[in-house]
Amino acid sequence: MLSQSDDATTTESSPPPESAVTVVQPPPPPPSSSSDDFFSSASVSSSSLSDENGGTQTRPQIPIAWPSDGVLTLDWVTNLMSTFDWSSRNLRPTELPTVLPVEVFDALVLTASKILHKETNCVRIEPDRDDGVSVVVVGDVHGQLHDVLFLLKDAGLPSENRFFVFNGDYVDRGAWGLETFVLLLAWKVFLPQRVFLLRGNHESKYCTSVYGFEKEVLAKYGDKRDGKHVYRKCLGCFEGLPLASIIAGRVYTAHGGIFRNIPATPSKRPKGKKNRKVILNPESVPLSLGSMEELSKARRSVLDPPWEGQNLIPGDVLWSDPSMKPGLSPNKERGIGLLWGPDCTEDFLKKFNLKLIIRSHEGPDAREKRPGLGRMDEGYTIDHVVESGKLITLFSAPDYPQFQATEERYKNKGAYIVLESPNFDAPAFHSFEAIMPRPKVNPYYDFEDVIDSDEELDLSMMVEASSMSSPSPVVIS
Ligand SMILES: [Mn+2]
Repeated sequence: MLSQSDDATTTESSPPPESAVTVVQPPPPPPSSSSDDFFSSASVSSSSLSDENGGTQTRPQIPIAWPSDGVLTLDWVTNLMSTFDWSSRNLRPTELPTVLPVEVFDALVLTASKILHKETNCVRIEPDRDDGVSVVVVGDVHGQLHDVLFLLKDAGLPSENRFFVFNGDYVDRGAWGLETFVLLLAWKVFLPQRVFLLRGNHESKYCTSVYGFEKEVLAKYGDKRDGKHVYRKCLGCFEGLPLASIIAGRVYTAHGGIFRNIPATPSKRPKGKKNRKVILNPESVPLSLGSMEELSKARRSVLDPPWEGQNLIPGDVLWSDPSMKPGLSPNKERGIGLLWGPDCTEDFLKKFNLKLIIRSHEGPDAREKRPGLGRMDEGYTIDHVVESGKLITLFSAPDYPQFQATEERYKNKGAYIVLESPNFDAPAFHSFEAIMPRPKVNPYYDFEDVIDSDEELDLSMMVEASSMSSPSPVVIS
């Protein structure tokens, strides 16, 4: 297993730096040092991934087996990717258990969950500042497996010198949320110090019960024991996902964005009423920015981040949106989280000595209804440019959403960001088109009835999410 300390320093010849435009250079010829073996075998394996003409053709060996020593290898992970590519094109969704048996899923999720639950709420990523070290940041992917496979090939696979930070929203809307999430977990297990998976608002019980992921899992593993078990294990894993990252001390990333200060609870309590909860009316307290200490202390292992009470930071980090209007205010459109203006971006960057905020959470559908903010045609927007730096929205699901009621589609590109050593604070944007045609598959939610993003979050539904049996017309990007 690779360790954090030995990267880059032993590299004899680093790969050429990638240009800041969307041109991607072929991998360098196979060099000979140990860390470069990693690169060359990665490039060989990735060549067997889907091509433009419809993906991997040869039948892989199935079912996938958990390694006898329990240690994942690069071959195992790249094989998982090409096998999912193949099965998504050649098998029915109900046949997924013949590819990924429940026992293998269990072993992977258990291993990943253990790693994830140990991570701090805001993971500090400190890449070596040597030449050739980069951090790839990825926005929402929403179950669009083939686009994720393309992104990994286009950006280059995770490696000693190539970190990845995923900003959440792995599942829902798209038809391959389970395969997408599982393969990202495999990368996490293989390279725990190089691949970071943050939580999105869709990694929750509420969202997955409305936007397709729960039904997807039950369709693939059956609505009896196995399907329910797989879905429950995924929810448990979602609870472990960290909320945010800070890259090289300069870049803050999170799915939604920034978060509020939680005023201290009054320490005096009436005698004899120890268990009485002190309820603060959020309306009565002016909103202000929270501190990193508060972020680190938030209780993130909740199935659904609460929108009231004391534990509001997870909901803020996962659900908030920027605005062009100054100030910090409740996000009334969403019913949870905050709206924050350019002044708050400046305060946040300055307070924590940062240069960039990279958040995700808003696709082309959401942006259609946000006058003053950019459209998502290229997969990213620069929302605030302030004295201390910038706020960027990054969205990595091209041609989103996968299922739409009308012929007229957004035809948006997806994008990822590359941050290069030594400072990691100058974002290079890489936009890419969707992999087409997608395999034909039925959606797992009632997309025709679903209203577009930014509708008010139905809080009563969030409470009842567990008992829901049919999708309901509420949509949050
Ligand atoms: Mn989102």
